[in-house]
Amino acid sequence: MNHFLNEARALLGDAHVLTPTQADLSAYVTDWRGKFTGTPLAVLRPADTAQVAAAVKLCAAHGLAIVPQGGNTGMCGGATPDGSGRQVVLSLTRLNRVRAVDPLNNTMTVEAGCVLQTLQELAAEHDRLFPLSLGAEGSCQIGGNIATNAGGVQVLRYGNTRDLVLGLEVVLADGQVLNLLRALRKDNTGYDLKHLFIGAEGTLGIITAAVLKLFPAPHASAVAFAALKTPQQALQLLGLMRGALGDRFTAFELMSDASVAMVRQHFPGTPALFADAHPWQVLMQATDPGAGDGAQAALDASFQAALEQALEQGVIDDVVIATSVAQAEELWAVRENISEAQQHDGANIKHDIAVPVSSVAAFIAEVQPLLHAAYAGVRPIVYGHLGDGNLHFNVSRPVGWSTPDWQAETDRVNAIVLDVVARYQGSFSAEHGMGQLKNHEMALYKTPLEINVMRRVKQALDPQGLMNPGKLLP
Ligand code: FAD
Ligand code: 2HG
Ligand code: ZN
Repeated sequence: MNHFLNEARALLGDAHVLTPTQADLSAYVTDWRGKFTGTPLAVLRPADTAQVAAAVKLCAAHGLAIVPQGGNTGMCGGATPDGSGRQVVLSLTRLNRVRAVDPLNNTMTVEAGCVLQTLQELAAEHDRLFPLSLGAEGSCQIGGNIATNAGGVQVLRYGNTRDLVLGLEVVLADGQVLNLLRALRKDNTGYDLKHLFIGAEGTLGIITAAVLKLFPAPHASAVAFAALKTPQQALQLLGLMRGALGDRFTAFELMSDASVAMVRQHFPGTPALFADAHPWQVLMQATDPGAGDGAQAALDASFQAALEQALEQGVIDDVVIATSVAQAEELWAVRENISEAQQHDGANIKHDIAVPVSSVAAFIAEVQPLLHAAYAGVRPIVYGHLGDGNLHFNVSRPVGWSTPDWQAETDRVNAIVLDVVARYQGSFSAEHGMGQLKNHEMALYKTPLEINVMRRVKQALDPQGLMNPGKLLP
């Protein structure tokens, strides 16, 4: 292995080849949830596409597997190496250049290591919106977002990451650079290869750059938090708000009272929004690109009229409408902090599921009693992107249980939740991907033929099996 390390150092410079004996690798070897830890042979930190390509060729020549890593915020251990000491973590962090911004074409061409939030800010500087938005946006990277086809809180209006990518640059498993960096809205010239790499979690190639779509910047915005009795009422509210606001309606997030309570427990500054307790709450947002007071007033008027109608019809019991940007941020923080709050509470058994939007209420009504019957005192923390039919049905340990005892129940809890998902023809991983956490579920919930076709794609693009092995496929 000394050969490999010496060649890697010659290629990337000593400072960018980190080994466990010489450097603190803790930031690279454990996932955000602390569920997986590995021991890599080395962490490589190439500076550009040419260095990524050369590093991949070098790994292939030595038969070493590569684990691509972006911001390391993934939920399924996809960016964590195994314990063999023979895998190489390839960090994309230094590929953080903006190659072009074309406001007229509404595109930007950026490298994989750009942090999502910096891209949102870049778009805003050009009076544009890059709509991908999620709680980890201050540290996740666009390459990781594309590799996981991340969802987030604006999918209702703008789609998943897949819908925001026009072109890609990918280093293939043999080190060749596949240039698909076209900034075109129309291009029917054969198989659309970029989509193979989007959501592939680094198992087919390494994304080094992308052409991303931009949208008109929202100049007017309205945010509200509503209290209601049931998820069914939340669905009614969704229909009502969409009917009133159309495409201006951009986010609709559901959360149970227990989810909000957990945030208030672990983030003590969180405001109490309602005088009374309400079993379910919803955060919503509408935006409009129109500038000036007129656009804001018109948006406010439609937003408030729709909420008043919801109150009159008994769809919602109470509502807080943000009156300032600061208050809107405060309302968003309640929602965005749920994941971290639950992390502080101890390990939970996560289910990132999707069912048809119209079935979400029935799904919750079916699963909750099954869990309570199986585990007295169990604490389901249910929240998520209701507008997309995507729930985070994360089950915290029953009162009085230890974390290890609860983790030992994972397969049984998964079966309770995911068998119901399957009956609704739903997804057992809506936005977080498979990584090394969910890949064995594929064998349970996908047909052998679907898995077989995936394997054929994998074999065609990575015949040596060196691209993130042990991830995604069962
Ligand atoms: P990493 O974790 O580094 O990697 C993720 C996967 O992509 C791994 O398999 C890795 O090998 C691969 N990969 C990374 N970079 C590349 C590359 N350049 N080329 C090829 N493969 C690559 N996710 C959502 O979908 N919606 C949410 O709302 C959401 N909210 C979150 C909130 C919090 C607080 C946290 C911690 C996470 C959240 N996530 C969410 C999960 C996570 O942020 C996303 O999956 C994100 O897209 C991962 O980006 P990353 O750069 O951290 O990727
Ligand atoms: C969110 O929507 C993220 O907050 C994280 O997707 C969900 O922690 C989770 O399960
Ligand atoms: Zn989510």
